Amino acid sequence: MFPPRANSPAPTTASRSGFLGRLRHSISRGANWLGEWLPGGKIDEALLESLEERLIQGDLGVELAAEMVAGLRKRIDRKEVADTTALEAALRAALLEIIQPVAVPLHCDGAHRPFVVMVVGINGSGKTTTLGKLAARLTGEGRRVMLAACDTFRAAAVEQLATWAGRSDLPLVSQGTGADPAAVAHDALASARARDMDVLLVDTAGRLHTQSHLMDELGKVVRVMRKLDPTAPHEVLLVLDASQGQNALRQAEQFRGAVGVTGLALTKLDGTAKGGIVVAIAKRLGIPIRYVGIGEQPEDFGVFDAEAFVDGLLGQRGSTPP
Ligand SMILES: Nc1nc2c(ncn2[C@@H]2O[C@H](COP(=O)(O)OP(=O)(O)O)[C@@H](O)[C@H]2O)c(=O)[nH]1
Ligand SMILES: [Mg+2]
Repeated sequence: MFPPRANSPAPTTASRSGFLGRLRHSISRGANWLGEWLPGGKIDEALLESLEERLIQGDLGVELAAEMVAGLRKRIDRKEVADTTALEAALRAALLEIIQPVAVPLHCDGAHRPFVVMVVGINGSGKTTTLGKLAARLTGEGRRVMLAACDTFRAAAVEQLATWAGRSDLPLVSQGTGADPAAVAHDALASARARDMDVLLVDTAGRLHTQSHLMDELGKVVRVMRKLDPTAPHEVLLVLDASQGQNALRQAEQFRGAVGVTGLALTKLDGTAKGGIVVAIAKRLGIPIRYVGIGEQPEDFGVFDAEAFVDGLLGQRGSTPP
């Protein structure tokens, strides 16, 4: 990562632990995955069955829930796991084994100037909000950030982005409603280069007349940017609304197939009691999870932290919600 230019403060330890605390709290609002287990309790068939049910309810998906419980069962049979305390530890380890490898932060490589992040996803998933939060974060780290309003489909989309640009006092490249998004992207990249920006964040539409029309349009935005920089975009960040459960998984598969997603941002984890979808996405797709959103404000946003996430899912003992 290139060194920050300005002398702006990095997030303090306190604010970071504040975010992780709130992340844990948001996720643990769902049904407790461990049920009413007492530490050191006996493991029997009923307990395993109710665990599997809870995992399914938590949106892990039927297949993955069965697979996890089968894995635990094997360890119980081999006498490696003897009571509920050990079972909890084994479950925690199994979840971490899936999500730790995808907890990979976005690395804005300074070799690319600007580093281009294209934000994609369906309508209402939180693209523009995520882009605004990311802009605020990068600006706070001292990066020079420009925004490109390539959602020209909806009239309010540019205004919404302009509000975020205004908050962080950032340059925004836009054209009128109905303009060609690829033309906006081209202008923005040329301008970001001319102004020596570190990062260009490209907002895109989430709904067009048809899904294939949308994918074609995104493809065209990519091709046009590549005329200026064959390596762009350097990140295709797919924004998924985690409260959409298994639907989010299907969206991820679609976008990955059509535009080649390189990272995920999971939003609305404050609004779902079913964080298990994150584990299912990690297991099925293995795409790096860059950021999570737990609200609408800039501070409701942070890097994906696997341990905090699992603590939230399992209902960390002794944790005090803020
Ligand atoms: N509660 C909550 N709301 C969010 C989050 N991210 C976005 N939103 C809200 O979701 C709605 C759609 O977001 P928007 O960024 O416009 O989605 P877009 O259509 O993908 O650009 C807005 O009302 C946002 O304020 C989040 O992490 N938590
Ligand atoms: Mg939008």
